[in-house]
Amino acid sequence: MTRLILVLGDQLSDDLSALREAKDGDVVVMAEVMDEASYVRHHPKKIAFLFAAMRKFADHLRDKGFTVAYTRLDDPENSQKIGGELLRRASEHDASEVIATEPGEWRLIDILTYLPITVRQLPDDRFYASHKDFQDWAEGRKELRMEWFYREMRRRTGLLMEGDEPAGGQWNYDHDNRKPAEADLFREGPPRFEPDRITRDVLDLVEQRFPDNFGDLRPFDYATDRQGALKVLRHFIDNSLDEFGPYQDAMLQDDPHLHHSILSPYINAGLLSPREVCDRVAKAYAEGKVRLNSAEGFIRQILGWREYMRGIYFMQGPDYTDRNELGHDCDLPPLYWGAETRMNCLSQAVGQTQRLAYAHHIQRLMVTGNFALLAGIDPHQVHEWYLEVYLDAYEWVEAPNVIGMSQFADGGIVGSKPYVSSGNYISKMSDYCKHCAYKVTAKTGKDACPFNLLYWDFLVRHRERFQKNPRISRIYGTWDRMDADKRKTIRSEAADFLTRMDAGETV
Ligand code: FAD
Ligand code: DLZ
Ligand code: SF4
Repeated sequence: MTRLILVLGDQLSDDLSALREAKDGDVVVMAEVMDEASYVRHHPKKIAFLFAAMRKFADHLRDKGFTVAYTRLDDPENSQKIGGELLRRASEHDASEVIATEPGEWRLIDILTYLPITVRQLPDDRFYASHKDFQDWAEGRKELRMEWFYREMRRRTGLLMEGDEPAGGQWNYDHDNRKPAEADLFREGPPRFEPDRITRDVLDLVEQRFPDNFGDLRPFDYATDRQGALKVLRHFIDNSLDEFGPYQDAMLQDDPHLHHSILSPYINAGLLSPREVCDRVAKAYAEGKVRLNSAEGFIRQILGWREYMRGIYFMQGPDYTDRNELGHDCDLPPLYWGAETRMNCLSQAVGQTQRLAYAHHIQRLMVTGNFALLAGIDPHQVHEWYLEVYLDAYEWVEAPNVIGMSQFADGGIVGSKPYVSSGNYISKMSDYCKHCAYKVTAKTGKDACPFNLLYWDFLVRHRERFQKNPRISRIYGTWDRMDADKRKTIRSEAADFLTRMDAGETV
């Protein structure tokens, strides 16, 4: 009896558990469907990237001898649903069973679970840690801190280990990794890829079918197959990895990439495996090509943060994206959709996101995320924005980063304190403030940097919760020692700013 093997858009890996199960006579099902392309209004580059990568992966599977039933978005028979396509292909091929690799989102897991055909969902073992591994680690712990999980993963994989000890004697070299960057015309960005015929067809399709989604479709120069993704990886290791560590928190307005790898779209879609990426970075360190603080800092992002975020998402369950522990309920302001703003840091981070569907971690955390948290924006709206605008965004990784790390909406499961800062942090780590209409040194008055006003306003609004937190309780001493008039001015100027923003004024 024929069986169907489902391969989703972010499962483009030869080593996928469902593909490993395939035998002669089975049919691989892949489908471009409106349900997936519109559950949020994805950035057009994200849709184009995935559709082009899916078409090329289907060709690659055919070259390897698989039979592939591929549905294009504009096929007249397309039911525009993953479930619908499985049922259609099942009746076409007289199949009675589907083999799938567990999707990275509760929504799709549910769809597969309740389909009127047997669907076997195999574990997604492209990750280092299984659900059980994470549960075993979390069992009995009062706090689920990433750092402890990461150390366990280092021990388990032997990555950057010397016997039982971490390479160099320390687990973490972040104290060497907080340098601001200078403009450097010789710093190479990631490789760019001229769209080939398949990609050009997809670009035309996306242009026609998603004309109103936020973001620039063209120019499009991302890789869309494994060969291209491997080239990006090699280029990163040869050119950027060594300086990744020191400058990983820096932001420059004329350099969106700095020393970052831009590998997340490829890893998340399955074109690269996290194991091969970490192995190659560890090898570059072992061969003396890159410094330890860079290799360790990079491996921590993948072996630590990436795995940990997935563990949290699946452990917390489907309601995680509705959490709102701080009770924030303001609407996301139009500046997140490219409306004019006088705040240069936001204008730069959002503008870059609109052009590239990319922003690096500190821009996401300390500019767009920080502002949304300080301004009291509804975390669900913030979550949907991040899921829409980035090329690498899938709920399993986006939600814990946004709901947990960035918005503290889970009440402190991911972060032990909220990631908030005044303008001072942005000024220290970037050149944005030099080009801003506001003055980062002004704490009050019409030129005062809004982050300075909102920072105190946020802390005071949530005093009851945070003054008990040993990691930030000291800050309340500074507030209490401030002149009473100044405190009053900060609060009323913050309220005025939020009212003007809510009324749609350019702020
Ligand atoms: P690099 O800086 O070169 O880092 C190397 C790799 O480490 C990345 O490719 C990625 O695979 C991994 N990584 C780094 N940080 C994290 C992290 N916090 N969680 C998971 N993996 C990490 N990452 C996503 O892949 N998808 C998302 O939707 C996403 N949303 C985010 C939302 C917010 C609010 C924040 C603060 C972070 C988010 N991240 C997300 C994490 C991180 O910002 C991106 O992985 C990173 O910017 C991707 O760019 P890069 O490949 O150049 O990363
Ligand atoms: C993100 C996405 C998009 C835009 N389109 C498709 C699609 O048409 N077909 C498909 O199989 N997958 C797509 N995806 C990826 C899925 O949404 C992804 O598998 C789930 O969100 C789980 O991570
Ligand atoms: Fe952003 Fe304030 Fe700096 Fe302007 S002054 S760029 S608003 S941090």
